[in-house]
Amino acid sequence: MNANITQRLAPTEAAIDLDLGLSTKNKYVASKYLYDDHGSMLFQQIMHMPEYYPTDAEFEILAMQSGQIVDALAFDKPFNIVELGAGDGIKTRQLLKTLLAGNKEFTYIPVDISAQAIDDLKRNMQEALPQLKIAPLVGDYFSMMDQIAAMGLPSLFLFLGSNIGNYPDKAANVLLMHFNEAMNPGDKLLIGMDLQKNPGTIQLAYDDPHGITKAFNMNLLNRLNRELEANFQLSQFDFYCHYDPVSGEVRSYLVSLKDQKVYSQALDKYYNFKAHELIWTELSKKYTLTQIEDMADQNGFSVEKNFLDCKHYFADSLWVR
Ligand code: AVJ
Repeated sequence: MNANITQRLAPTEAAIDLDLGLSTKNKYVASKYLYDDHGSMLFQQIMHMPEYYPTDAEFEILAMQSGQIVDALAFDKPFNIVELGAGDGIKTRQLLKTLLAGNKEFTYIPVDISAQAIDDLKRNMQEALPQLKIAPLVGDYFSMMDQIAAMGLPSLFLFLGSNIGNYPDKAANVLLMHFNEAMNPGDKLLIGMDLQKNPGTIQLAYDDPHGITKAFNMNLLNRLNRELEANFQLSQFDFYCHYDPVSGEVRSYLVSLKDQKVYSQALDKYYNFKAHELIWTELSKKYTLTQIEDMADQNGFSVEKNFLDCKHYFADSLWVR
């Protein structure tokens, strides 16, 4: 072999994906990249901040109204509870407890792309609820949903935590339409959606005074440095986020503090940044109850009931296919 030729490995899928967002006029990084190990730890801290109301609000709904949710299900034979994007399961546990107490016959099927997340969740759930029948699936939502639909039992799908709010309207409708196609008639979806409220309350939840959300976003630069073998300097970027009560959208950004260029060794390529240029990192959309109703209708569902916390900050909306 010729010793003068340096071998470059083919770029990874992540590197190609990230490069796409950094090579366009309005730069962006998809928000799923926020959740590496350190990012997931920071997100846990976000969920514990008093300013980040969605976790507490949805916990309250599931802790106080699980009985009504179970009544509204009205499945008359054994069924599945399928959780899309497993998380730590603390909120879901409230619902599962109520189902077990009512002697309902069901299997809990958490679905996640991360085998590690599923392992942790399974262990925690079995410890907290030893009677629970749990049958986790590792893989992408749609192939797993097809598998579940083929089982022929009624299913309640859980898509909690306002994860839908990360998707721009069009993409959210595409996702919900795919959910609908993968479900059987009579199957239900309990979907968590953050509601529009006093704009100051929302702004504070995403621009917290502790700087945890800032650290969560700045950590993306570490991720870029790893995935792209790049040399982003964290000190040369800042975090900015803004809630627009007209559109209901929180948009989060990294801001280049100067004209600079960053080199990716993985792609052997420079990215140029102007001073004040943005990298869009996340959308967190807030809805009205009318918008929730419309989204259900547009995608083949009807709303059976909305379960709201006492402050009306958050809705777990029960849809039927
Ligand atoms: C996990 C996507 C629901 O958008 O509220 C929290 C993530 N970002 N603070 C959200 C997040 C900044 C969160 N979701």
